[in-house]
Amino acid sequence: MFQKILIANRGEIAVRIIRACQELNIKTVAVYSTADKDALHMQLADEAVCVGPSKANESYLNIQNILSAAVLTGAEAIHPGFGFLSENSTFAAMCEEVNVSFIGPNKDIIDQMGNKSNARTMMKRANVPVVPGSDHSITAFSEVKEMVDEIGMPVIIKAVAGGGGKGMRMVFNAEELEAKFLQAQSESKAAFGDDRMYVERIITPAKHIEVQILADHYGNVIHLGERDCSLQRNHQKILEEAPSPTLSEKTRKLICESAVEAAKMVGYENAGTIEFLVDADEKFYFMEMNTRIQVEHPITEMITSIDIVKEQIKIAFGEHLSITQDDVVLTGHAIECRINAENPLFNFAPSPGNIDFLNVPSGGLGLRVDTAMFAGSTIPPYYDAMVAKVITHGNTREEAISKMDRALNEMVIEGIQTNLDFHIDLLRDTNFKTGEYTIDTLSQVIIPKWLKDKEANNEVV
Ligand code: MV4
Repeated sequence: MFQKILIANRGEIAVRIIRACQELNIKTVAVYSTADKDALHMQLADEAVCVGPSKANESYLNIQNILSAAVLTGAEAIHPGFGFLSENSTFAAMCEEVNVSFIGPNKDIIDQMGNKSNARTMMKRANVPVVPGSDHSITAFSEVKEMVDEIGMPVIIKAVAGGGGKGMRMVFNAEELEAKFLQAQSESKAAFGDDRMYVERIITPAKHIEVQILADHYGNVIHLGERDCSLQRNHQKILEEAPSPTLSEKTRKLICESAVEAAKMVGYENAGTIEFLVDADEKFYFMEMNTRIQVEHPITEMITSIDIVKEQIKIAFGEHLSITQDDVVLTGHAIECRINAENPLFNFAPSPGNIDFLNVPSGGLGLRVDTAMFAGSTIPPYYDAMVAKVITHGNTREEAISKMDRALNEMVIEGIQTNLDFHIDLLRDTNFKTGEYTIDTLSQVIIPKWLKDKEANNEVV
């Protein structure tokens, strides 16, 4: 096994990865920015190297400094976590060039899945259903018009280099097609330096269902079931659950088997996630493939008892998968609430600052809290606002929800604003309780209703 791994990340995911390394008897190297000089991840690691100033561009995204830190400390592998350099194929290639294993798929797979139009083509080849739309990238508006005449309105214009909503526009009537296309294209050009676009029919209403995959270097691919990640606001997931509360057993089997086929077709390696849109008739369509560990991986760990980060490390070292598909048993139901440093009563504005008092709910069967917060710690303004993930597991969905309600009511975070109270109210919302929510429900139904209630109480800032 690796003797030493560098973790190229911060916050709760860096802590999560350090814990996996410690359990595998692997030494750890943390990297940190000056803003994180007292952060938990750097204190928990065996060694820590400062890789630059507060701004992520100069520290957590500083490839030269991070690779230097790995070489100088003798780390044999780098775990990139999520965000930052996790889906940067240049970084993955440079790691291998300095003889450091990148814990994730190789450069080519990252590139192939990072090109969203190419990913569509490859999925089609694997017989995975894709949304009707363009088969190649488009840079000229004339081609968009042709495409729309073929598939019909409404359509969604997406960036080939995109993902997660950037450079994306929904178009509901023909008059706004050109303007929306040009907006999406210039946004993509600015964000990714890439003006290639593609077009799909809009699937609505729909759920966002994603399947967790594990693949070793020898062609063995298994799935760990699905997650329902439909509750999102501005493409930020708020609450996720596994399994999906509404998916039929028949569709579950089909979608999970499709994901395995997809991973096999692209020669996938390591942990990955295949995202689907699922419509009201449970027809499902490939959306994107994520080539990294995801924020919401713990709910899958809770229902499978498989440590996905440990599996990532073992796969990267060249071990065979120790489990077969038949060994994967999905038990009970898990929910994750993302606790953010933000003020829901002030348009969810970020709320960085010092943690003056903290009570993390730590006890009870089926409860897990992943966080890098401690009393006296600081939430810097430079990075993501997510400060904790509260995860519960029960025999049934109802049990997982009541455990979550109990846990969130025990949790106290003073010094910053958080969305804790919003989460407690969300658990009692009827749209959540029935499980019948879609990707539009949070922003179009739940939040407006919640704000109306708060306004009635004069609580909105
Ligand atoms: C879609 C779609 C509807 N139809 N594609 C959002 C970000 C990127 N991953 C793709 N996205 C979408 N693609 C078709 N053909 C709706 C979305 C979408 C969405 C998807 C999942 C979760 C939340 C969302 C919010 C808005 C739009």
